[in-house]
Amino acid sequence: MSDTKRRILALVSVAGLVVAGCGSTAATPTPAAATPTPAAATPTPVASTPTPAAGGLAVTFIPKQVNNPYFDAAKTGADKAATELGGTVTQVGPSTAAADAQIPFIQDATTQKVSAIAISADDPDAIVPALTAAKAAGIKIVGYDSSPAKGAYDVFVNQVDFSGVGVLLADWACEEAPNCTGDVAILSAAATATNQNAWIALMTSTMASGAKYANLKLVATVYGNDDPQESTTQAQGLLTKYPDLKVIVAPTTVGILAAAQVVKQTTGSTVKVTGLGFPNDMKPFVADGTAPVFGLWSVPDLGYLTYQIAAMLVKGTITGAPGETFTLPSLNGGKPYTIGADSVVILGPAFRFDKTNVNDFNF
Ligand code: RAM
Repeated sequence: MSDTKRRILALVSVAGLVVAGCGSTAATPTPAAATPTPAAATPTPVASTPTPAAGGLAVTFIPKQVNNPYFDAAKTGADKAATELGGTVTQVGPSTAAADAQIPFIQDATTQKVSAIAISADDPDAIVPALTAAKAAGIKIVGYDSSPAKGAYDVFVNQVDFSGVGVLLADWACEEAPNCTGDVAILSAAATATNQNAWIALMTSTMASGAKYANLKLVATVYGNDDPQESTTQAQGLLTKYPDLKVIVAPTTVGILAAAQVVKQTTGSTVKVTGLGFPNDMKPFVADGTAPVFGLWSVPDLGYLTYQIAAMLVKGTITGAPGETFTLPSLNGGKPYTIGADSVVILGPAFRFDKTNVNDFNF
């Protein structure tokens, strides 16, 4: 398909979305924008949707929500891969992590006939019909970060083995609670998030299984929806409702920052915070003892690996079948990755950050 035809398709489909989703006069597309004539290819805000060269690689990244810095960090890695491969990346998505909010973005990418969609699921099931339609249109589907339901993707790129994260969260809670004893609460992202729910399930089963954790009591799990304000309110609620709380575990970069800020601002609070966070967000809280230990992985590498896998699926170098292997010189120490059960590829182990190393990291 020619460049111009692709631009026109993009214009028509985005214009259609605007009409369907918005009644304001200002947003109504002018007939010129919707008319498929050469004039429509004139750059307009809509035409700024990246379009690949004819036959080129166009990957649309649909994060849980666009206003979460985590996904911008992942996109820097996707951008790097796209530059190496001569493809394009578009990142579009909802502004809240609601279960069905990603559906119109999947449908729009399908209409645009992109090569691949990379998606971090707000809800594993709500997006299945839209992903199935995209697959039927020949678009490759790569889940990353938070998995769509099995069968709805070609490959899911997991940042780290789920059970590994679950054990680490339990261990860090144990490390932060005095004598590994007392009340622990979880501040999560969205209640439907596949990744957080898997980590929480494995954290709680770890806590239930080992004598080491026998004196830790999980008193609550609350959801801040990866919204800074909602996460702040939820963290404040935990401090009020559980006066004996020892640790808040927040397996979300948004939640852990909000929880640390709330604890710090609460005079006299001895609650500790752990979970998954960006070193740059958490450095002050490691320094003042609010969050002595937490973890994460290289988020740009997650985006890079996701894009590379999308490209290999599009080219047909891999199909996503368990047992297939591939090598990317800059990841995994240059050693091959193997596609595992349920077509899952694991980026690598999580990092642990504490006062001995957090200042060595800059992301
Ligand atoms: C938030 C999101 C994301 C998760 C990280 C740790 O940014 O919920 O999905 O992987 O935290």
